[in-house]
Amino acid sequence: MDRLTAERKIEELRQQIERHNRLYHVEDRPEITDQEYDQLMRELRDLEDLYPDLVTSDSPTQRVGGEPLPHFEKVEHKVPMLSLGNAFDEADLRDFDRRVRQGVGEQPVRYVCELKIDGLAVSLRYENGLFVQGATRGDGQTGEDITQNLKTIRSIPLRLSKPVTIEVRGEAFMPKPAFEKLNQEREAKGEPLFANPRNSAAGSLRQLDPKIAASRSLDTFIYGIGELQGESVDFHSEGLELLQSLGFKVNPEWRVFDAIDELIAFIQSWAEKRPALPYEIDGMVIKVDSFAQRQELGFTAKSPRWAVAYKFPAEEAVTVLEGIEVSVGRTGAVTPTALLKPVSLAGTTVKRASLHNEEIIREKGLLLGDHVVVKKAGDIIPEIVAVLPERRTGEERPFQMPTHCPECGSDLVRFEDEVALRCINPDCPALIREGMIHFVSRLAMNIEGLGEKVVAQLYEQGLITSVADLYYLHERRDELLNMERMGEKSVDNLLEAIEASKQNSVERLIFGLGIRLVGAKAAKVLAEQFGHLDVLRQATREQLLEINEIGPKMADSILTYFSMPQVQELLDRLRAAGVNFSYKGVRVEAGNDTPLAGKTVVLTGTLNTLTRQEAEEKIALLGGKVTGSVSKKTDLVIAGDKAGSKLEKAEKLGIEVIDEAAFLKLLDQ
Ligand code: 3B8
Repeated sequence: MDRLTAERKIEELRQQIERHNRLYHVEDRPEITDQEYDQLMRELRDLEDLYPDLVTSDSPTQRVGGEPLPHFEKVEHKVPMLSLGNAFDEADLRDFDRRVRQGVGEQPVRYVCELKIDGLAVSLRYENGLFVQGATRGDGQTGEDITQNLKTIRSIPLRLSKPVTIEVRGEAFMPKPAFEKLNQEREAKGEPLFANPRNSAAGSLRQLDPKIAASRSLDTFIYGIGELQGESVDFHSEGLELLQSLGFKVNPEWRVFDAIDELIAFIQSWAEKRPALPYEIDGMVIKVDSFAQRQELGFTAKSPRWAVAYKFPAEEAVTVLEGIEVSVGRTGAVTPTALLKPVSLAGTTVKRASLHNEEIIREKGLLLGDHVVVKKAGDIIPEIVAVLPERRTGEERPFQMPTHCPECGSDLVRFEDEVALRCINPDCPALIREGMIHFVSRLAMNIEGLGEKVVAQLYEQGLITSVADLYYLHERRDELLNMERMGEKSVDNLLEAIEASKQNSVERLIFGLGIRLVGAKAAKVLAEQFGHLDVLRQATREQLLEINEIGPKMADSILTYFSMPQVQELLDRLRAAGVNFSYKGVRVEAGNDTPLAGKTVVLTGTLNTLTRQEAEEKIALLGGKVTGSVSKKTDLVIAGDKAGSKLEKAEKLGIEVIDEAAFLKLLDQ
């Protein structure tokens, strides 16, 4: 084929492919099969291979391109990306309507009402119809360039139907079925689960390697125009139609209203229909339709006065309590877990709910077979919030907590002023197994590929009886290979991850040992103060109590722990295997010229780019101290998404508040 013919054929293929892409991913009415689509892609790829100089950035072959980035570049938003004020009930909505009508001199107002997609706000820039840049909202002024990741989303057009220069805003999200599938896969691999579709979408788009985003079935709905050159629109409703005609995926459920009453009824109807949607919504957005009126209304410091977000109350579902499972944790505490008839709730299928302890079962009068109301509180495991006795049939039976440990059979005991029953047999297989699971977990030694199931399996096969055995597993490679689901590659990866964990800074080891009352935060403090496990191991009660964060109970627990001969033996074996015993971070005495030196910091809300643990670590590295509640002593509040009462309190007390983006900037210093 000569070059000119190839060039024409390439252009024709690209148009065909983008059209089918749109039909499939935007309009949901495919005309060809996946095989036919793949065939077109193959033809295009072959031609582009022959004429590499004809490859352009908007070619469908370029959706998943590129190497992992070293970091994300910053993007200044020409038009700030603001967030919305909230309304929680009908009264808030009526207030909003009143303020709007007052603001426009009592003129009639039309509203557009849209579903509020629970994803990640993104901005997409097109120049002469070509997608050139995609960014996160960030702090509204500056976001991060995530073009590579956004390109992998099939509902984002690489080329628009008209060569306009436009910047649009929308929500990137993970549909509920894709989210469920992803978590199932992660569970099978022993990887931490995402709490909800929103976190998994954010987590996917935050990856520096675009291959990860490409594997994650993300989708978009576009709901607004930031900047538009050449054309003009006078109404938001017109804007939504323009967006659709340009090739964007616009959520079809928006409607125009002349009166607030009908709008409220519309919102109520969606509160009921919400669970049936294949994607998560956390509310509805109400916007003034006329841009002239929007201009009159203007903005507050953070949000437009012409729009508001109505937030639905946390989703609840009714299901049946089919059983109660009793398990023993690493501290010996016996916890009952509700086994539920699977029910769909806020994007996941719920099968279990935490019951915390038997008190709750009695308090709520729970019977096996009861209908119960479950609710999610931001966690993976939901809670039972109520029992529905009116739905009893007489078949329900009471539940009896066991009197003996379900794993080792020894008598369970209840300590004074404790609610939980405990197994106190130090040789109980549950305690040993759970202790090892804790040791390898993410906040402790963080050994990748060593999930709960593998630890349990290694323990059952007798390959490990204490955590020190992990570091001698390489001597038993053949036995590992004989285990189920353990191939050559996974064994090598596992041994490598175990080897790598030897280099961890010692706070991970201290936390991983599972000393009673010593959490990740206390472990960090101990590591900072003592610098080395051998120093900590010999610390006196007085030395421990000198530390602010260590109270008498924790000090005694630490002393008891290190006085046990089997602990001394364990530590000696870990050391002999080459496990690091020293603290690799910045010691507290190290100086007071760090940005947060001596400051008391409170973290609230959800952070998108760091786990809470990571954020706490970073704050400590900057010399700051993290506390749980806001008071006059607080110097700084870091507010993530959905920050609630702590943020309010900080504002009331006039304490400095920074958002996640500003925090990240601080870390960069
Ligand atoms: C102005 C308008 C923020 C938003 C907006 O589905 C503004 O419109 C915004 F400052 O965040 N999550 C939507 C959604 C979000 C926003 C919006 N419209 N449909 C959403």
